[in-house]
Amino acid sequence: MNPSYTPWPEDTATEYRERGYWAGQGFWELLTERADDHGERPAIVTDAETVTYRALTDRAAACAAGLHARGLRPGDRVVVQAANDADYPVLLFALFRLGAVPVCALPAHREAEIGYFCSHAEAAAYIRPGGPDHDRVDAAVASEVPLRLTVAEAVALKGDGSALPEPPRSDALALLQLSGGSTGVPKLIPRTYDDYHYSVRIAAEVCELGSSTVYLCALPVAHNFPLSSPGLLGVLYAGGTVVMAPDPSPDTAFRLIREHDVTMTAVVPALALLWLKSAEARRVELPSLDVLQVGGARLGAEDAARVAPLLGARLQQVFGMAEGLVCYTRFDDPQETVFETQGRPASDSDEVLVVDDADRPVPDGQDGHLLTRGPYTIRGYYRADDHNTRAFTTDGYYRTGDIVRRHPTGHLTVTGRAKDQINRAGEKIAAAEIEDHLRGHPSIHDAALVAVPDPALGERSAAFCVTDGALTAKGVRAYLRGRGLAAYKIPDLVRFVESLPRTPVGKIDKLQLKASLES
Ligand code: OOB
Repeated sequence: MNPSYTPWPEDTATEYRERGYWAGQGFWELLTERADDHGERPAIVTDAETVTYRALTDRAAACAAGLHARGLRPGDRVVVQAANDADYPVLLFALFRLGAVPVCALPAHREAEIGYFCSHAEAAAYIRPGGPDHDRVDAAVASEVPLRLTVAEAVALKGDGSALPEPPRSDALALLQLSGGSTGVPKLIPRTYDDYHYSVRIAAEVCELGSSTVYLCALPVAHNFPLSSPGLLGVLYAGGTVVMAPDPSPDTAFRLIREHDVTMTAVVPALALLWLKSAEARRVELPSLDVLQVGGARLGAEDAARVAPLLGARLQQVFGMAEGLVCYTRFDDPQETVFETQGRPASDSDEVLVVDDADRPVPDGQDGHLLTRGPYTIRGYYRADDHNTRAFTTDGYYRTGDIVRRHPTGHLTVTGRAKDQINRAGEKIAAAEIEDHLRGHPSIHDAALVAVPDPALGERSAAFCVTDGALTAKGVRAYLRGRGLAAYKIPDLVRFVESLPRTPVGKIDKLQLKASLES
């Protein structure tokens, strides 16, 4: 047993292996196989360079040897923060080669998040972009993280390849993804090679990827959606090409789509709306673009219907979570299904339950809590025993916190959320995390963070604060920034109130707070 993650029950694991879901392959072997088959094909394209499968493999191997020479060992956790460029896959595959475990931080994270990841995962290294913002983060974790490098320094390392240990076994921990969370501290999601590799393979199959697929990576690549659904890893599995977008603006994205004949890309709804607006204004032609995946937050049916006419691409809705389950609409689904649902599970082996508050199944067509388990859904968060008893049922189902309605075809429509989270343009904010920070202010006695509907972002955040002093909204925001929180977590609105309304059982009445903003 590998103690670094909650294992699947023995008989379930055996079944997953026997059925071939868990193929026994790691990502390093996957990449070298592709390099042997078609080493000269382009794997990664950026504005600066084209990296072939062979070059990617060679660079990653050299980097792995270099990191090993600097003391990094299999199983070591490495907090990685990187921009969307060719260095990210080099570093990722170097860590896979070595068997070190990347913690998939996002570029927006700052001292508060990175400090927590480093300490909770007892990270052996922090690898991050250059520049003053990340220099500051680096300085903040200096005393507890032995090895700290910029991405450029890390990928330039060289070492003695023959000193490298064997690549890790497929039942080892591949990476730690981040949970959107609903609690005071973010949770880390332990994904194994076996399970992540399966999620990538099944995604590539559902999305009909092939060696002619050219995928634009517009979202931050470390996120589960552009990394594995099917994303970077799925496209490399299929032998295609990944074009890295330095930013997701319509200008950059449309230029890259045209320059590189991109066939597929993935965006969150807020970005989709921006692209649609720009396409409409400029009558842009993107003849190569075949598929636009939209996921990470709910896409309205009316907006869904605008994708094909304005971008000339087929829409695929994607409803997934870094914990595992990913649902996709299929290319042969009726139009109404593509517009009105968020897809159905990628694999027939995904088990889905829709239940009421007492965990009793509800009939199709009725709203309920989504619970799920399967060959690529975790059985527990990393080092979070106490929380795991609440986040998982006793028979191993993950409580997603999403409210869904299931259709007879198995498609799900996401109708709401039971978890206390704000989904701001696809970026998840755990209310409790921000409330804890707010309560840390000497003049803030109580605080509540709620989601407010927003036409562009889907939702934005509003903080209600009970204070004794002469605080201003600007002051509260500056205080939170000073705590080293990622910018997307800083409340969009700050309101001061005498007291927070309570429900009959004494919980903060967030519905009433939301309503107070509408009036
Ligand atoms: C993706 O992953 P996470 O871990 O950032 O967030 C998961 C949560 C879901 O539980 C759900 O609340 C929300 O994000 N969500 C959606 C959605 N896709 C995700 N809510 C409504 N409609 C959708 N289409 O966001 C993620 C991971 C893999 C693929 C795609 C998205």
